[in-house]
Amino acid sequence: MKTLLTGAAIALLSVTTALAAGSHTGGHGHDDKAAAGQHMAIGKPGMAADVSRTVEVEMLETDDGRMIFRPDRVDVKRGETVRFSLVNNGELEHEFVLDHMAANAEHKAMMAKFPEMEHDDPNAARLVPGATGEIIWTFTNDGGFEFACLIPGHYESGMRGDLSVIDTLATN
Ligand SMILES: [Cu+2]
Repeated sequence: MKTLLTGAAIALLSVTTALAAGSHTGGHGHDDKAAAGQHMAIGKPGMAADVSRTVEVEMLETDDGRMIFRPDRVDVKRGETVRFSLVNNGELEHEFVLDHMAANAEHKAMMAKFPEMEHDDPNAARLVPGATGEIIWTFTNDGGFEFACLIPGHYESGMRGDLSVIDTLATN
């Protein structure tokens, strides 16, 4: 008995998509300067001599399992140089990273991939339990920014705060 193998016709579906269908209009420009740690949208490292105000920020865990900054909202004026006096009153290590939200989100994704990564950025401080630290920062642009702990899981547990820079010339 013979088995006949007949050639099967193979239909190749070529899916053509309308690639020319249009791109985003009014796309956002990238803030390439942020990586440098200077000329960031949020401002630049400040000098102690220029400090006009000290803001104390506490890091801690709560009994109901959240991780927080206290206060979780800070308002500053454009042009102001602020000393952030940080204290970790929690039982875990925490960090304070000052940036715009997109940069913090990117940084957080990076830390999720490389949890051991250490950084020595002027806009960030990492504190072991009981430790204190400070960041002196000059806010050169008005807008909505953020301070956040980007250690994996902490942001999701509530460890972020709003930092609003107000242009006093525009509001007065
Ligand atoms: Cu934390």
